[in-house]
Amino acid sequence: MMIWDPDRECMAREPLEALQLEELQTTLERVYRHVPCYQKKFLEYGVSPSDLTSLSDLAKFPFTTKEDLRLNYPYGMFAVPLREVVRIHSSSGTTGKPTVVGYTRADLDNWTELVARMMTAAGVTADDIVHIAFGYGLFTGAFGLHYGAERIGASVIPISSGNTEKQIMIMQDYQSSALVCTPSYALTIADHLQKMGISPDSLKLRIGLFGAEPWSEEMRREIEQRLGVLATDNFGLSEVMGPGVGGECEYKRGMHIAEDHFLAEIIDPQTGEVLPPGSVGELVLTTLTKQAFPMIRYRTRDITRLHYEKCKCGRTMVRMEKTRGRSDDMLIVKGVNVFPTQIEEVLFQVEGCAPHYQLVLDREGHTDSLEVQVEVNEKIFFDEMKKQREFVGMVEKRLAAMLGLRARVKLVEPSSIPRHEGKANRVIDRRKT
Ligand code: ADP
Ligand code: K
Ligand code: ZN
Repeated sequence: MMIWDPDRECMAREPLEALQLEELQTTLERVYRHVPCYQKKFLEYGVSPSDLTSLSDLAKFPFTTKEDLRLNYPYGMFAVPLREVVRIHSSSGTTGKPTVVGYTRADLDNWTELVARMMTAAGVTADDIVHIAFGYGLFTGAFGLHYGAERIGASVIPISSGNTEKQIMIMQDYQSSALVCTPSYALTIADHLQKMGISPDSLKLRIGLFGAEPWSEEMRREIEQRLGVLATDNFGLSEVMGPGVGGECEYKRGMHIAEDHFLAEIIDPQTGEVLPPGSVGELVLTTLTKQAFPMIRYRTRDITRLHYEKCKCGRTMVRMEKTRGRSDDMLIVKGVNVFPTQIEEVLFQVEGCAPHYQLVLDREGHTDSLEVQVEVNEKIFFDEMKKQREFVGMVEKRLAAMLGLRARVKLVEPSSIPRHEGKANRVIDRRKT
């Protein structure tokens, strides 16, 4: 098993923290001097970069949110003049304008290194043929993985997203061995393979690197079985860099965060208070080396937990659990907190439920309702009413046990739920309109 940068990835805590402190002080100085928005916020909070003498002092500094990025659209938070910026990307904003991010040449070099690390941890080598089915464009996904794979020396196929049948033809003919895309698109590919009568054994695929959206362990198992790959999760966000912030090693025991470049905190999303190691809460990230677009205490809204024990692979970098949803897309139904991934987990445990589902939230009178629309495969016959009713009752019971909430289950015809080539949007909330 290869480690791309063992000197960094297997660093002991003490020298790592010393390195982080030094980098953090430099970053705070830089943003204070060059980014008016940070200077203003620091002054409001009554803090200055010299107040940071230990890593825990970071808690005194203000958070940065997507709102700050929007207010400074497009280039207001860049810490270098534009002539030093060699790449611009943008992120899918949840509402309104997208957020714009930039990279200097050194930033791109670090990004490439970190993706090379992450892909090596997932098992990619110079012998692999890497099929990148993320959409090329303003999103960071495709370009991030692209340059990292090239640095490893793998052969990169920049196929981009869409046209699944052509993707499959290329996979067969070019002998793609590593697939890069969203987990939901991986399942769309599996569906097409099945429809075309192609066995995954006839492909050369052996590794899948999936990210950009949350997915459950059940979904992982399904992808692994149906595509015949070892499926690893990787995490990133454009505000902080893009893919390569964290990624799983072959042990799949959480995503190793590149802590020599990013400082991770877990906070209580309600109070903003820093929580002790091992707590579940919102991930907050601070960039330690970025030049063009440094981020101080960026609120990711991603709910997760960090594990500091050393991993079997030998890497010491902290491991981030699969996200449990976002603090801002968490659904509140009849006062109960519901994460779509919990529902997915239940559906995957039920024989006969296809991996395609959709949640519809509505309000009847003053009462919230949650309907889970599930595509069922041919095994459940639509003409057998009694069998169907029993099936629905069983799924509803399991959902109630998982969520602590009654959800209505509706079976829908195979292929009736829209398929996604990028990030799946599985929630229809009719309560707001
Ligand atoms: P994109 O262009 O993919 O939407 P963004 O930077 O806008 O990229 O999105 C980043 C967000 O995507 C993260 O904050 C997180 O919520 C989600 N995300 C990315 N990777 C993963 C992953 N592996 N698991 C769960 N969520 C992820
Ligand atoms: K994403
Ligand atoms: Zn590991």
